[in-house]
Amino acid sequence: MRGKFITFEGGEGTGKSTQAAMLALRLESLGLSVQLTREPGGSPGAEIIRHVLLSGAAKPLGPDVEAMLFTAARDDHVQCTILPALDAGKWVICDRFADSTRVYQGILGQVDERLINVLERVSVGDLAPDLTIILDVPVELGLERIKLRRGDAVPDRFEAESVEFHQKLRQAFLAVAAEAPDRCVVIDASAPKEAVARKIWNTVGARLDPMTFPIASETRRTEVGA
Ligand code: T5A
Repeated sequence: MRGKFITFEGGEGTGKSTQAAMLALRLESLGLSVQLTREPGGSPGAEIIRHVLLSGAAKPLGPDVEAMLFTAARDDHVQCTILPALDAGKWVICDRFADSTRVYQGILGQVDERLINVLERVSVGDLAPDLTIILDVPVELGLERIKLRRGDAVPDRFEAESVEFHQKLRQAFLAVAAEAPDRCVVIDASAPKEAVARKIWNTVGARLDPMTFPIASETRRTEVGA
């Protein structure tokens, strides 16, 4: 049976990586096979492109070219990691996916929507997430978390953008969610990590019912967490 595909989206410091990892552990505790992955990156080729994008080296080329580079990375990631994992019956949990291109390059970068649509079709085809969890926090809180984690290190290409940019980003992700309510669920991620994880688990349970997903017969369900 083909696995399920869950994506995490949202602004900087909303807790996507943290919650993606917590959800992966919870699903594995049920005996399910999980592929935890991220964008940009998630395959050897895409990780090289990630470095180019997040270093800011491609910024002078403009948002159209950045969108193409994110797409090239996504194409490699989909072909080398996501599709093989889904075909093997794994639950794929991906930290950012196509909505990020739509929001960062499309809405914020003002890349023509027709180009965004073509790029998405080329890289993603008919692969749609079964569930997209959009984590939402006030911009100041997200940036504070990132600053705390970064310490003295230099902010990356997108962390370095203005507060106004991050405000628009937040609104754009909420708009994406409003346009696709069957696929997207917005979760307030301002609470402590464990409380956010419980809300996510309830959503995944209600939407995808992992307890009933077939598992290998030798694997027993030994769920952790409350
Ligand atoms: N991008 C990406 C595009 O422009 N277009 C695209 O198509 C794609 C795919 C990726 C960048 O690329 C852009 C978007 C991004 O700017 P990245 O380094 O992968 O860069 O950055 P992000 O995806 O934004 O990930 P971050 O790590 O910055 O944020 P997360 O994943 O939302 O947050 P997380 O989990 O790492 O947590 C941040 C800190 O907060 C703490 C964590 O411990 C950590 O220290 N934290 C909490 N603290 C208190 N309470 C909670 N509930 C907490 N949850 C987490």
